[in-house]
Order: sequence, then C-alpha cells, then structure tokens
Amino acid sequence: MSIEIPEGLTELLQSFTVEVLRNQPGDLLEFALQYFTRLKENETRGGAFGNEHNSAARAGKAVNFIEEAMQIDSENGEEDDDDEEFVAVFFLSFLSAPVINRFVRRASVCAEAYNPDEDEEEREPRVTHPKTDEQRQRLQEACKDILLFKNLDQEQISQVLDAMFEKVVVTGEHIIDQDDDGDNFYVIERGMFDIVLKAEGTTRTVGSYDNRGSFGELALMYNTPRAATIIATSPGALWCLDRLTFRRIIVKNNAKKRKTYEAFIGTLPLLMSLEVSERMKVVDVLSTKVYNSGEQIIAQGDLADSFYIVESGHVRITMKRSKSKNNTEDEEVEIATCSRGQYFGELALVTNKPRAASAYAMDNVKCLVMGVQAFERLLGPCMDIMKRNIANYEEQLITLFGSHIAIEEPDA
Ligand code: 1OR
Ligand code: 1OR
Repeated sequence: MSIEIPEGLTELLQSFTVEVLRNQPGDLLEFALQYFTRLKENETRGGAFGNEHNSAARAGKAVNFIEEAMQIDSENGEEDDDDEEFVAVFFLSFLSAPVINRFVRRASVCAEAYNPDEDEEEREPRVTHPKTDEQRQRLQEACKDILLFKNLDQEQISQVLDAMFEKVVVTGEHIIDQDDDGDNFYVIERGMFDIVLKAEGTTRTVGSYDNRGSFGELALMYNTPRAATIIATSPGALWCLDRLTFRRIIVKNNAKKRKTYEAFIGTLPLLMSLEVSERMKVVDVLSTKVYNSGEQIIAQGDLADSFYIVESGHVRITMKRSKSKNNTEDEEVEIATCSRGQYFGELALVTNKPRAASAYAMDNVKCLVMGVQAFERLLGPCMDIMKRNIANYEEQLITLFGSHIAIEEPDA
C-alpha cells in the first residue's frame, strides 16, 4: 500500500519542529495553534511558504530552513550549525519507513546546510545571470575595489560575479528604504546616491556615494531591517547581488575572518572602547591588502576613502616639504613609522580633507582596510583616542615644519 504525502507537509512539519525546539513552549498545543494561525495569516497576506524574500513569512517566523541555518550569531561569530544539525537529526527520527526517501532527501538538505565547510553547490543551485563580455568587464571594474569581495578566493569571486545582475536607476529612485527587509547587496557602477537616516522623528542625509562603493550589506549580514535609506541623486547603474548568494558566500567568509582576526583585533588599543560584538562587526567589514616593499599605500593630497591597521610589516609616513625658499621643489620627509597594531589614514576621514601625508610599505606589509562609511558607522566610540593623536600630529607638525602649516580641525 502506498501513502500519498500531501505537497508541503514536509516543509510544514519541519518548520514547526524547528520552532518548537527553539522556543521550548510549555503548552505545545497552544504554541501549535498560534504558530499555524500566524502562518495562515502570513499566507493570506500574500506570502509563499518558505520564500525567503517574503517579509511577512519571516516576521511570522515561518522560517526558511536553509536561510535560517546560515544565520550568523553576530555576538559570537559562530554559525549556528550545532543546533540546526540536531534539529535535522531529531526530525529524521520521526520518519517512518514508507516515506523515508522523500523526507530524507529534504532533511539531508537541511543537515548539509548547517555545515559551513560543505560544498555549497550540492545544496543550492548557483544563481547565474548571463552577461555580455562588455557587461562583465564593467562589472569587474566596478567590483575591483569592493572591500567585502577582497578576501574571497577565485571560485567565490566568479560565483559572485555570475550571480550579479544590472539595474539602471533614475534620479530620485529609492534603492533601499530604511526598515525594509534586505533583498540585495548593491555595487555602484555609476551615479550619485544619498544615505538618508531617519531617527527620532527627523530625517537627514548623513553621507553619500559618488560613482563608487557599495551598500546594502548590513541587513543581509545581520538579518536586520535596512539601517538607512539610499536614494539616487543622479541617473545611475548598480550591480545587484541577491540575498542568498550574498549569505552563502560573503557571510560564510566573514565567519572565517572572525576566527582569524578575533584575537588580533582584541589587542588593539584603538578599539578598546568597543564592545566585543562591535569589534566583530569591525572584523566583518575589514579586508586585507598586501603591499610590496617600497609600494605606495597612500598619496598625500589624494581624496580618502579608507582607513588602515597594520597587521604585519612597517609603514613609513612622509610629508612633502619645499626644498628651496621659492617653493619650486619638494622633498619628502619621514614623519612617522607604523608597525603591527598601529593605524593610519584616519586623519583625512575625520577632517574630511585630502590625505595629509603619504604612506609607503618599508618591507612586505599586510594591512587591514576599512571603508569610510564603515569607519563612520563603527568607530565613533574610538574618536576620542583618534582626536587625541591628531592633536599630537599638530604639535609635531609645528616642530618640524614651523607654525604656518596646520592640520584642519576635525569636524565636530
Ligand atoms: P543596509 O542593508 O542596512 C542600508 O541598508 C545601507 O546603507 C546599509 O546596509 C549600509 O550599506 C549603508 N548607517 C547605516 N547604514 C549605512 C551607513 C550608516 N552608511 C552607509 N550605510 N552610517 C551611520 C549613520 C549614523 C554612516 C553614514 C556615513
Ligand atoms: P591621512 O588620512 O591624512 C596620511 O593619510 C596619514 O598619515 C594620516 O591620515 C595619519 O594617519 C598619518 N601628521 C599627519 N599625518 C600623520 C602624521 C603626522 N603621522 C602619521 N600620520 N605627524 C606625525 C606625528 C608623529 C605630524 C606631522 C609632522
């Protein structure tokens, strides 16, 4: 005798079981009643069960198994795989012989999803948006300085590039609205975009992107509502990366990064005023860059968009000084060196001015690099230490170059 299993029963029971195990309700029947009522409400609001793009379904906790499995605990940086594996095994134990094949197939998908070291391709079809050679070239150019992509290996990079798709935008278009659910991560190909923040009843523009950079990573990384609104202030074009591919590749990579840098970041005096969880968020946005001996890292007078922490090697900081009285010739004077654990490149970001000095690798140098928006978002609590050091620069500057040169006051 064969038993017909209604479509959707597997997913329904799996999600319910996960919720029961997570919530450990005292009254199972009452919990079931509430759970299924909420699920039905979400469905009638238009949500397909288990569709990860559907906010109602997520808000109602009708969880998408695979996506939840990849959720990173932002407090400790670990992927939640132990619990989830337990759930999968637990669920398997329910199964009776005649239906085991269908269930096992699905349940094993769940179990695999919880192991971050598994080959992802086995459990999720790769997203591919075909591109012309010309599009691919533009995409590569737009992505070459994206810090979040810097630590990916060749295979991960090509999966990311395959999955990205182009979106043309018009002036005034809202790419992201604060408090919405996150759908995509965006890399700017061209165009200007304002970062608008509403808080305590007021709305203000707190920053902007000018033809480069990326945004929309936070909601995808931490499973939170969008933290700001992003509005196009000119016609433009974006490359979009879907939520699942982002989580599958970038978030998984970040978990490894946390393990690698947790200890080092914990020793940095600059970051002492940050909570552990805030320090981990710093790690999430850092990328590493290596420089050969003699290579220029920063050029005096350039516009600035990154901040650097030395992981290994030595960095020479130099400033131009006119060699002759008539100012026709400059010489570069060494003003400082930075080694492991020290930082540089903060001054231009704090003062909103061009780079005050140049930086060169003195040997093989490895730096941790952070973008300006993340710097502003995450390092506010460290500003006192930085401003104190900037005041020291000013004193040294007067000693070395005379009183006529001044470092601009940091913005309040
Ligand atoms: P998201 O997924 O939350 C909005 O969607 C995006 O705006 C966010 O990811 C970031 O990529 C981008 N605070 C919050 N989000 C910001 C900020 C920001 N800057 C860029 N985004 N700042 C703090 C404001 C108090 C920095 C402003 C320069
Ligand atoms: P930035 O963004 O201007 C160059 O890029 C970086 O060099 C700068 O941030 C600082 O992080 C770093 N004066 C100005 N910048 C300095 C100095 C400095 N030292 C390091 N940087 N002085 C040296 C004080 C020991 C004073 C100048 C004589």
